[in-house]
Amino acid sequence: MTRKTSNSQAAFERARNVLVGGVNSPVRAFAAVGGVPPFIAKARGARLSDVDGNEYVDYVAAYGPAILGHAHEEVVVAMAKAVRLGTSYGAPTQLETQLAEAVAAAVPSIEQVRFVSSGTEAVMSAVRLARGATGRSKIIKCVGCYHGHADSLLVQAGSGALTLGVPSSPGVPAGATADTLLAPYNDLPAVRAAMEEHEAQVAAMLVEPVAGNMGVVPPADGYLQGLRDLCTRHGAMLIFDEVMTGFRLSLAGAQGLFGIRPDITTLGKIIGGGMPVGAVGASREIMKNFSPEGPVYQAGTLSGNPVAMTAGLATLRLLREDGFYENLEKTSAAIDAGLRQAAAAAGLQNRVTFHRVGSMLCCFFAPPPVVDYKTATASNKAAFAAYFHAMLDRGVYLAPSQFEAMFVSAAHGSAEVDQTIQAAHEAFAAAAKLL
Ligand code: KE4
Repeated sequence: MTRKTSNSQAAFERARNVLVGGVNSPVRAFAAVGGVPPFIAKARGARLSDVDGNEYVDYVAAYGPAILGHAHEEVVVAMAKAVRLGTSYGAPTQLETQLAEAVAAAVPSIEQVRFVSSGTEAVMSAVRLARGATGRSKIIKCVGCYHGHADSLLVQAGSGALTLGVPSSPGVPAGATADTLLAPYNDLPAVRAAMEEHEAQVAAMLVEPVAGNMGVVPPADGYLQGLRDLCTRHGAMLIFDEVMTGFRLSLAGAQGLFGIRPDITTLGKIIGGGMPVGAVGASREIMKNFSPEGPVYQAGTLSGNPVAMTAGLATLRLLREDGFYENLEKTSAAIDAGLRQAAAAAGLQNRVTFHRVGSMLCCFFAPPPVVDYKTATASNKAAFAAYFHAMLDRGVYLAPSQFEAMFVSAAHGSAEVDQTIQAAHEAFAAAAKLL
């Protein structure tokens, strides 16, 4: 299959002259899989088109936000109207109140919200809130989980940091991570030991309730409840980083799916409908520590941006429609089943591991079980790269890294599912040569 790439190649060369690596977020540069990243010209529904006119079924979904599909008419119309009223005021608007009310109505553990402009900002602010509210300094995070690129959290991080082999980045001074403790994902005894060793110093346990940044790794049975119990026992806060899973796995995110109540939740991606929005949410009791009511400083020029709030409100309205998540579940299950059959047809059934939670799924090129960073990073990256390019050449756009998730949208229909599965039969055959 030859796909025209000359325009993306020219665009990439020009971009690299003025943008580091030609991108504004490292994972987009295709370093993990090689080749030239398609430069996207437009997107609608479940499909992207690049500057060479190639069309793709999209499973990156902007790394999560595009749960409705791209350029949903109701979101576009609402944003177009909002833009004409001004793009940013630096003053309060009722739109922020309305979106905060929608978030609080959907997520029982959230009574109040602070909007920010990215997931990184949300998690950075949530960690400061937990430290300020408890008067403690240590944070426990899991190896392979990614919580944005704030200094104190770029320690054994996932996603692009893992993809590029810099899970702990240069430029982060030892002092910035001195209070960051690490535990393997799904390892309760390790968290228990850290809390007992640093008794009364642990401000919070920060966790992705479903890990989506080392590929998709679900929580083991009892893991999240175990973290909840340990935090309660040791007076630490449980922070669920739901930047990816929030409004993705259910209206109440992973906490709704698993029935666990964190103390603090971070959100992002979907709540902005693809516009730059992040959020911290918790009880009023905890949130009152944030400025201007409390002493924990937190601020942002574009926080609560009216156009972004409008996109978020339009998106959440559509997510609340009857049957939204049930339909997404049906499509996601069909894709997962088809991919498993395609892998089995290539003789890979015991050499790859499929994980799916709702509309987040992935295929590890490693035998089961994959339960944490160690088992995820045992994946055969060359085989993944062969699979990735075989899918791309057949018009199926996956994230260019073994350590990301596939995201299904409401716009994926039977045509997209059929195209994906057909491409996968040939793509797994290509990968099988390397396994
Ligand atoms: P941002 O600062 O990129 O908006 O959000 C950081 C973040 C925080 N927490 C979780 C659970 C996240 O998944 C993320 C960001 N996710 C990655 C995708 N794996 C962003 C993609 C990228 O870095 O380009």
